[in-house]
Amino acid sequence: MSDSTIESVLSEQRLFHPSEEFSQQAHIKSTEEYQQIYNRAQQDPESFWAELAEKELDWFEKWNQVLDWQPPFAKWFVGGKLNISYNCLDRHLKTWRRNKAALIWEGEPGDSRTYTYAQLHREVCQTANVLKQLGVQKGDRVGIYMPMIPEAAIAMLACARIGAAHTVVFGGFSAEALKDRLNDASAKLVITADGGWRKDAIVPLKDQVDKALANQSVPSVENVLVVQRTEQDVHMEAGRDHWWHDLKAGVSAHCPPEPTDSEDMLFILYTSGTTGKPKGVVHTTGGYNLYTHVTLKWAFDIQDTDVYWCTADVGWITGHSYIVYGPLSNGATTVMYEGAPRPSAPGCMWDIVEKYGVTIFYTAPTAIRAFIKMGEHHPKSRDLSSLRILGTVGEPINPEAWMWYYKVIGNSRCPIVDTWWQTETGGFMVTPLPGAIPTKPGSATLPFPGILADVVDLDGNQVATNEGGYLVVKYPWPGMMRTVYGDPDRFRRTYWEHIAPREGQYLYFAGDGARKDEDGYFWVMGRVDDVINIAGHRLGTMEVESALVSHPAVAEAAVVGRPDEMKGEEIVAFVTLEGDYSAGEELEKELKQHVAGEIGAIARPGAIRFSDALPKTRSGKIMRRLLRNLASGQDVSGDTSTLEDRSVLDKLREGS
Ligand code: 7RM
Repeated sequence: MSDSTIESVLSEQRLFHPSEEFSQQAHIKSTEEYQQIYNRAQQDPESFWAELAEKELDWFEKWNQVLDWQPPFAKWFVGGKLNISYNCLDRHLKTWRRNKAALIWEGEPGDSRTYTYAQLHREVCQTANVLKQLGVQKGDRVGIYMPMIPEAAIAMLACARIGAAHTVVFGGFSAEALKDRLNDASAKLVITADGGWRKDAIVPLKDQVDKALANQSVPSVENVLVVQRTEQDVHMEAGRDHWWHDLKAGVSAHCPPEPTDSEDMLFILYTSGTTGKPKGVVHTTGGYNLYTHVTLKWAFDIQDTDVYWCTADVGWITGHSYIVYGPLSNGATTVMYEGAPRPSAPGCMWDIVEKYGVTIFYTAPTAIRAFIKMGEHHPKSRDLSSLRILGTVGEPINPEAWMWYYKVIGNSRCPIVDTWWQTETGGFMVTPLPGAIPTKPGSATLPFPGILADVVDLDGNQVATNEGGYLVVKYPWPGMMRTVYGDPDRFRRTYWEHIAPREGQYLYFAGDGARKDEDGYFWVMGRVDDVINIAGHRLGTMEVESALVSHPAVAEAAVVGRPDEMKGEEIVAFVTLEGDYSAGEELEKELKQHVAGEIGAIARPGAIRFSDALPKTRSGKIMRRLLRNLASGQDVSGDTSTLEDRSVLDKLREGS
């Protein structure tokens, strides 16, 4: 955050109350009701979650233990059997929702499709049968590398139906990144499309899959299932590649849901951390189903009349939890959009709100800042009166953007639900319940019932009101990640050992800094580790550094984030070159392109700074704090006593 943002956040005193009318119809109607539920859950989290699990989900077999907590490993609803695709589909078919719109999809070139619950169920069952035909079995992993089309959600649900775990890789990731993830998960099958539409152009997804799989570089993959979307020519490898529509033709729509165990793996989703290799975050079935269901129901106050639209991509956790599983488990209507705002369609989001009468709109601060830049005449010239709740996620929202969202999009009548959570948490952790908790611009407000969140110092002691510290969670919750795929020790090291574990108390360390104000409201300040948040997407500095040094010109690289008005942060890379190469615009371009090719376009550095050497401590550690300050144009004259060679810094400063 910039200094001016931090200042305005610190001085933010405004409080926004929901209207009485809104509160009366909401699931949770008042601060008192929230407090009561929160206190009850705090006193006895297990019975709180067990009651909800009983009430909100269908189980084939009941659990015999609510929580088995062997820190830091948790099991929820032990021995219980259920199927999340059953909870998202089949159970609604027995009600009037059978013919309710489950999924409304708007394609980038303007085509659209709507699936009722009955239709979606049919598609999922057929696809599940296709997966079986291709030899996919319970416990196998399936890679999904897709554009934002209904088949992405159908593929996920089909995997869940047969008890195979999916690992969705964001369609913006490179072939290289895809290969690494498929290998880490030993995926047996990849589901993709010929291409996807992105900002009026085709993203060649199948070509990327071909590159990722070339030369047997992912030996576990046996088959590739390809959805036809953009209809350009693609290579189809005989014996390996199959068209989705060919295999689905004439396939039975009868496919009983596999009775999966509560703790059977539902999916792996890779996310960036502080070391080079992305972590495979593992989520399991029962706890995740319950947690995404209940958090969405209460925080977005889901009602049967809602048309709910989350603008995330299914390749991120937000898409998993709050486009697919949470909304469908609730029997809601979920909107999916293949496109994004772009110069040729600056009002496209508001057209969709108007076209479908969207009532709940959930997006990211970076998108809100882009809307602001495009001008208010776009939303103002559409009818947005259907909206009743607005949500935000991905990074701290600056109060200016919050106010614009509230006034211009919400017409000063829609509560803003600022949801703080992570890939690792599965669902919302700190969030307003819109009928119950008054909001403050820039604050995610209060923890969800059952979530014992706090702000502490490195010893685990609570810090004073309004003092900065580390955001932690003090008790397991059903939606928490279970482990890092294939690396339980990394799970322990990354999340459970930063704050000194003490007798009987394990704290989950989120990697974010925060403070709590006098009302107990949380103000998340951003990452305290080497993770950069670019337009709401996480990237590890090490990942980008590894990509840079894989280029022959680069000897050493250090990557930091600097504040960016639109994207929140942008990447600045400091590099030293191998002897034969010389710095210049040409090489700068080439290196940016190289990083985009290695990881994906979101990782493209905003600037590359060439240097003869990097500032290091006497023990040889790169001084990132210094580089961060340099990159954002701040004063770096103080506290450089540990610097090994001062002249390095002086030169870098001259160059800036
Ligand atoms: C859902 C998601 C997680 C990181 C997290 C924070 C930041 C997310 C907010 C936020 C302030 C928010 N998963 N973050 N939401 N910061 N206010 N409402 O984004 O795994 O991709 O990222 O994002 O730093 O640790 S994620």
